[in-house]
Order: sequence, then structure tokens, then C-alpha cells
Amino acid sequence: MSDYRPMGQFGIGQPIKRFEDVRLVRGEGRFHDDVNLSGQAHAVIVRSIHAHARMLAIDAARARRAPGVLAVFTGSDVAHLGTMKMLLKRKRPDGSPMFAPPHRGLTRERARYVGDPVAMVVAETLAQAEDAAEWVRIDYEPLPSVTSTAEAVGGPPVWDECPDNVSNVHEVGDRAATEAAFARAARVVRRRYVITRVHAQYMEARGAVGAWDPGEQRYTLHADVQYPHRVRTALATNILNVPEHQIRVIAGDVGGGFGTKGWQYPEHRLVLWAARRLGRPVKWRCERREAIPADEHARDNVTDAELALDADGRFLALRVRTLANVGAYVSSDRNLLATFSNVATLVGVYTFPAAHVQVTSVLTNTNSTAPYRGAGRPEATYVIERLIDDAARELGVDAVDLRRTNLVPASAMPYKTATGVTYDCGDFPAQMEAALKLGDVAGFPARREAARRRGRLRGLGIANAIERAAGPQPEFAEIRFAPSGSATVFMGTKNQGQGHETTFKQILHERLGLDPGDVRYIDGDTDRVAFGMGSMGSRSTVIGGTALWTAADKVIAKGRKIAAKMLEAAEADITFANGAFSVVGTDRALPLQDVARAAFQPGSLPRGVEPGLYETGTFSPLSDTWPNGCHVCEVEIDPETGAVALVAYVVADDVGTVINPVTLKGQIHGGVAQGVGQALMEQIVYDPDSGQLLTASFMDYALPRADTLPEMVIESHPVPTKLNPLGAKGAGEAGTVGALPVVMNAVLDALAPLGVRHLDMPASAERVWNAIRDARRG
Ligand code: MCN
Repeated sequence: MSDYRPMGQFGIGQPIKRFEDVRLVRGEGRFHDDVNLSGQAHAVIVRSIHAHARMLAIDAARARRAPGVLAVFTGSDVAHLGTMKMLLKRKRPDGSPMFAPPHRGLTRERARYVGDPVAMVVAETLAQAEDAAEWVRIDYEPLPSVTSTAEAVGGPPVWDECPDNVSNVHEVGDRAATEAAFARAARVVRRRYVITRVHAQYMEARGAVGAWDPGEQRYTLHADVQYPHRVRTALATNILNVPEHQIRVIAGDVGGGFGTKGWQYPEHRLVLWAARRLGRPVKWRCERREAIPADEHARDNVTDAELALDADGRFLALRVRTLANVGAYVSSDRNLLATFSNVATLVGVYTFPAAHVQVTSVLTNTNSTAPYRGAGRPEATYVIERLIDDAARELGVDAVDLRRTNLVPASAMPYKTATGVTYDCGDFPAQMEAALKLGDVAGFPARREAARRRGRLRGLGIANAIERAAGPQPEFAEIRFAPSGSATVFMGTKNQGQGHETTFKQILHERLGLDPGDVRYIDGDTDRVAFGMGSMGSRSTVIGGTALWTAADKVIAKGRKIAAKMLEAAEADITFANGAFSVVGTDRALPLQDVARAAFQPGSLPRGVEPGLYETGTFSPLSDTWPNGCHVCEVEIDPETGAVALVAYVVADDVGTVINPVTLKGQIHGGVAQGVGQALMEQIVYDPDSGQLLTASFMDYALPRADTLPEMVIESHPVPTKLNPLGAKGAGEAGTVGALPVVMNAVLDALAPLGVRHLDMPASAERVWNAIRDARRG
């Protein structure tokens, strides 16, 4: 940050309300369903009603004759299209290559989960397509299915080619050192944790509009995706086999993505292919009732975790064996992301001399799993933070003291973990002490006693969270000035509700002093933005923000030359601060926008300086950032009904430099809500015998409501990272990472006096009530 000076009103750290909200709350956003192209037809996907079935015949004759129907396509029509490719190289337990069958868009011969796309009906209107879809007759021969993670290995084969249902095995850490540590441990604590299958439940269900321009020989896809450029690459190189410039992907406003709206869904290729085939744009819109059957799901692990301790309560080693349910298809690396982003932070914020982790990805008759807020990191934190609480109870020690004994001290930074990653900075003990104070943990016994007098069981939970964010992948930004001096910013990241317009305008204001009103913000269009990796893994602020900072540095460098001529001074004597170039030691200054205007007037330019002012920045960090924090919450349980009320929630967090405390808090609030939802009520449930999806709508899939969450107190204690000039770490997933374990720890703490030793999520009233009853029965 060479010329860095904190800017006022709109700069970094200012609690600005989101600029984009004005148009969004007025209903002036432009989401995928707002896209209606001239002459468009409507598509409906016919999905398998069976978890596993042979498809003996498809009779679409009657559907094709139905009013308004333009076409009915089945798997054989799209069999020539390509599929996604895996880049990850993994092996099965016997050393053979991993078994990763991609989805082909429409399945042929076999349907492998309830919701598997089987046919597509295209008609003049949506109603006609829906009516005709009812007439597509599929002769199914149901087959035995398996949906449960724990029963996948040895269950009915999802694919005949993979009889044991094991897709691949992934190992991290030092097996021998871990075995040795367990052999000499004074105590070993073992637990099994089940992490449920959930759905992202964005406000806006997915959708896509495909168009083909015969004159330009180009496809255009309008879709709510998180990384339009990578979707374009995938469509061009894997699916449609055309040069990348023959595809344009446009993502307008996106009503939530949470990791699940990435990459390449079957419907993307289907609407593009059908649009070309029919010579008309084709629109598909996912109905809310279709979302759980149609979308990728998340989490769904069964983990056996073992903690080895010495006689003083110091952690010696961690051994983890996880079964990760990856569903019926493994189309791209993304479907395995949670199985490797999970392992690094299983050791949490603690010193572990040794660790060994083995993740076995198993195939089942369920939707593919994919990233969802945290993508493996909430699961990891859940395992270590619950295991510590369980260990404390088993050993009869205080859970906070056990954590204190084992926290990585700030003096140990950078710290290399036994799982092979390096935490560059952070002060974990300080975060925990701050959270304990913020949550008035000292006053908890009195609150517990008061609750007891009211007939309630009160519990306190603590969880230290850490996550890998903003890994080393490039991101792009461009600043283009117009001849009149206003600017447009083009970002390769994609806003899905995080407040990117505000965040990036703040960063730009900080560096260039530009008034946000003089800047237009654009993202999500592969024709307008040169390059982008998109938004996931809490990377946009860190990597996109630094790319923007880099582009701004180039604007200053060129502007300095122009200003030198305009101010009749030597370039070396020109400084830039607070949005203006000035001559050192004088009061002669020029605002950036005057210099930008001059850049378009060749007569104003020094010799050799190219006219115009448009600069790009591409940044790729050397390493991940490690946002961390401590969550403390309290619950009260009604022992008569088992109902859990979350009554207090505090977070002390470190996301490095905070760009905007308001949007950051929004991120933590939203992230916590999603973690609380999973801990207390959300769950995708399949019937174990038939493999039927039992929770396909909001009648069966419970979501947290406003009154589920108490007032949250969030305090930032930044330890800025040196990995980027902003000092920022990722923040978009941090809330969820801590919320999953802290809520369950609080529930178990409340139930412990009754003798309840174990409970898996979700801590619904029914489960809690049963646990209380079982404990009372002894
Ligand atoms: N921020 C900040 N200071 C920092 C870091 C972030 O003030 N040091 C604030 C900024 O306002 C920034 C926001 O937090 O815009 C999120 O920043 P970042 O951590 O860079 O995350 P991304 O923008 O890359 O978003 C991805 C992340 C992920 S991975 C999921 S999942 C998720 C999340 O963001 N999905 C979301 N938050 C979401 N929020 C909404 N509304 N919708 C989603 O789909």
C-alpha cells in the first residue's frame, strides 16, 4: 500500500449501506426469470420418480401431439453432447482409478435418483409444457436402491461397474506418526458424528434461458450461476465442443447461490442445445417444488473421530475416518470439493503433533453433493469442536480449559498443521477470550440456575472456527474511464447477494478517491468482462479486491505521467492521495477525473503515452487466507416438549481488514442462520426402503425463521494478513463454519445433566424429547 491513505466517507472500514439495495428493494433487479427473449419457448424437465430403475421404454408420442408442444427430447437425442471432466486424480482402495461417472444431461436406460432428468418437453407456453410432461410415459423397472451414507458400501450397486459403491479414497496426514501417538496416549476419546444432507434453499430457485444466434453462430446462456466464465469454458470445451468465443454466459442478479449454483447443471446444456435445434430461445425455470429433486445437495457425512491425549490433556493426535456421500454422479471436481476442503481444518485451531484423515467417497441413489456454504469446513469444525466437548465430559475436565491448553498460540504463527497447511496469521487465544467475555460466560451458571427455576434446561456452547478461504486462483478486474471522466468497473467475481457492488466501490474509493456515484459496476457477463473465476470459497474480496487494487495502481501510474505534463512538473515530484495528483511541496493539484479526461485528448499527453485510461488487474494469491473466530451461544430446552430455543449468540471474528462492517455482519448473520438451520431442523430425508425423497417441499423440509435466531452480537478483532495488500481474509462462509458445532455443543451441554451423552443433528424437538426420555429410562 505505497501511496495508501485512509479515505473518508466511502472508504475501507466504513459502515456503508449497500448501494445495490435501492434497486433491489424496489423490485428493479434483473434476475433470470426477468429474462424473456422474443419468440422464446418453455421447457419442463421430466424427472425420475424412482430412486433406481431400469428405463425399459419411453413413450412420448402423446406428449408430442399435445397442444403447443414443439419437441420432446430424451437421452438418446443428447447422447452426442460431451460431459464434464474430472481434473482430480484419485484412486479407489484397490489402487484402481476413481470411479466418477458424469451426468449426461438426460439419462438413458437407468435412472439413479429421484429427480434424475429423463426427458425435456418444450412447448409454446409453460402451462402447455407442464401439461404435456404428464403424458410422457416411462416404463420403469424399479431396482433396489441405497441412499444412506453408512449403508452405501455393500449396498445395492448404484453402477454395475462399481459394485462396492466406493468412488475413491482420499488420505491426508501421517498414518505412522498418528498410530504411534495413539499407542502412547494416556487417554483416547472416540465418537461417531453424523452430518446431515441439506439443500442450500436460496430465495431464487435456479433457471436458464438459452439462445442461438444463427447469424453470429453463437450461443447465449442467461443463468443464475456463480462463475459465468468457468461455465462458458465448461460448455465450450467439455459439452458443446465449440470455440469459447462462440458462447456468451450472462448472469444478472442472483438471488443467492451459497456454492450450489456453480458450474454446469444439465439444464444449461439442454436449453442451449434445444434453442439451436428449434431455432428459438428456450427458457427453463425451476419450480420451488422441483428444487430439491433437481439441485445438488450438500454435506452428508458419517465421521468416526478419535482424539489421543496425554495425561495433562494435551492433544497428541487426531484420527478421522469419514464416509462422504457423493450421490449417484460425480460430474466434476466440484462434486468432491467438500471431501478435500474438509480435511485441512479438522485439526481446528489446535496444536496437533500428528493427524491422519481418510475420506471415502461413496455412491448412492441420491443427488450429487457439491459445495454449500463452507463446503467441508463446517463439517470439519463440527467434528473437532464436538469431539473436544465430548472429550472434556468424558475426562471430567472443563471444555474451555481443554481448549486453552491446546490452542495454537499467536507466537507460533505461521503455523504448519499436521494436515499439511500453513495458517499464516491469527490470534486464536485472543479470539476465544474475547468471545467468552462477549458472551458473559462467567455469568452462565446464574443464568442456568434461573432457567432451571423456570423449568428449562439451559446450555452453553463454544466453538472455535477456522476455514480455508480465497485459495490461490486468479481473479480479474478492469477500470475503464469514459472520456468525460466517469468510470466503469468490471469484475470477474459474481455477486449473488454479498454486496459486491458496495464492497468494490469502497475499495475503489479508498484507492482512487472516486465517488461511488461516478462509478458503474458490472459483473456476470462473459462478453463484457474479460476473465473471471467467479465467487465461491470466500474469495471475492481478497482476490477480486486485490485485482481491483492492482488495476487502480496502474491507473495511478499512468495518471501520474499525464498529471506531470498538466502540472508542468517532473513525474517523480507527483504524488497521488485522496483522489488527486499533486506536486510535492506545493498546493498545485488535479483531481483524478480531470486527468482521466485529459487522457482522451492526445494533445494533453506526454510523448509516448498511449491515449485513453483503462487498466486491468489480475491477482492470484500465493496461499489461502485463514479467517477464524470463536462462537458462543446459549440454548434453553423445554424438557416436556424437547423444543430448543436459541437464546444468545455471540461471535468474535478475525477476517483480517474489514472492508465494510455492515455487510460483514450481514454475512456472519446469514452464515450463522444457515448453520443454525442445519443444527436444529433442516434435513433431506430419504425413505430407506424405496429411496423416495421424503422432504421435497417446505411442507417437510424445515427452514429457520426470524424468531429462530436471537439478537447476535458480533465483534471483529482483525489480525490483517500479509498475503494481500488489503490485509483482508475471506468472510462469506465464516458464520456457518462456527454455527454448526456451537449450537449442538450448547444442546448437549443443556442435556448433559440428564445423562444424555450423544445426539446427532438436527436437534429437533422430537429427537431431543426422545433423547431425554431414553436418558430418564437409563
Ligand atoms: N467482507 C468484508 N471484509 C472482509 C471480507 C468480506 O467486509 N475482510 C464482506 C464484503 O461485503 C464482501 C462480503 O463480506 O462483499 C463477502 O466477502 P467474501 O468473503 O469475499 O465472499 P465472496 O464475496 O467470495 O462470496 C462467497 C461466499 C460464499 S463461498 C458463500 S457460499 C456465500 C457467501 O459468500 N453465498 C452467499 N455469502 C452469501 N451471501 C449471500 N447473500 N448470498 C449467497 O449466495
